[in-house]
Amino acid sequence: MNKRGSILIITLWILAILSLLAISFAHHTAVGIKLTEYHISSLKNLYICKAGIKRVRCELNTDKEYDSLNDSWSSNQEAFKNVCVGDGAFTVSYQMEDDNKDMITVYGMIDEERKININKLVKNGVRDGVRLSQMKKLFEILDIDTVIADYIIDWLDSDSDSQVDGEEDFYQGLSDPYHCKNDSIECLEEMYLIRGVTTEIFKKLKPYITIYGDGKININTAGKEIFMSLGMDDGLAQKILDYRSQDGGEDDLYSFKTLRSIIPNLDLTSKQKQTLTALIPGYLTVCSSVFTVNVISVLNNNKLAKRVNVILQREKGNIKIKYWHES
Ligand SMILES: [Ca+2]
Ligand SMILES: [Ca+2]
Repeated sequence: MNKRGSILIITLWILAILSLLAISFAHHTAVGIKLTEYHISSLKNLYICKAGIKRVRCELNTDKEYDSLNDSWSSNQEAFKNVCVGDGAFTVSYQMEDDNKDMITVYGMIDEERKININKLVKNGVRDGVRLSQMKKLFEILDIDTVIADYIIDWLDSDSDSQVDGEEDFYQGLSDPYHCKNDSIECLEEMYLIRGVTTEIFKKLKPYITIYGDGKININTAGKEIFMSLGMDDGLAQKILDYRSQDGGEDDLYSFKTLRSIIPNLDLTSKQKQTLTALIPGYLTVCSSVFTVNVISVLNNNKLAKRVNVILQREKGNIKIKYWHES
């Protein structure tokens, strides 16, 4: 091969190597651009969700002395449905069953005082008999084996003895053993660790139980199952729901504004009056302080969305974040 031929081959090799380098560089740049776009969209979504939470705080701060399903935090399409912010929009909503058992979307938040606080089943490390029987009543209504309420008590109470059958022994006997907690539940999903709690049972229970609040049920927001679990008969629970469902106009006439206003406003039998008189001091309230907020943001230009779940606690005008989860 002559000298000119060798130079040609070397030049071709150099060109080939440079082309490969250029292709590889272009590929890396394209991946880099895509990643940057993703991070920018993700950040925009986060701030749109944060705008949604600002709106939520605003609605909670302008609220009245009592809390009911007629409040602006509870159901408010104008404030919470597809609200445009910057390059996207947020929605604050949740799904629930209506009276006909159909799933509906509500644009607002859930107050935790419409549910039973399972941590209150135990007081100072010892079972609370009255609250345990209320919990068992709820289990009966939901068609769940009531022995699971005893297993929940054992998970929470400070002793290691069980009224049903062994507690620590059971957890130590598992193929992957762990200790019985003997303390409060810090996250509702922790219930999966409790004996007998299956996915099916957890899903059934979830709308009715909480780990927040002082253990009192808000008579303006709770549903029939909860009222009946407190010991009310079907008729009394229905009277409360019927009273609440009347159109009270701007003055919200048919929400209970104080505990004292409950009995005089209902047409009760003497037994129903007796039941309410016993429940009012320790088990009922007209105020809510803890709220579950589900915010979703969607950008205008693509399908990338973000969901933020937050638990907010309102205390004397201050709103604190108790839980924050992004997905
Ligand atoms: Ca026990
Ligand atoms: Ca225990």
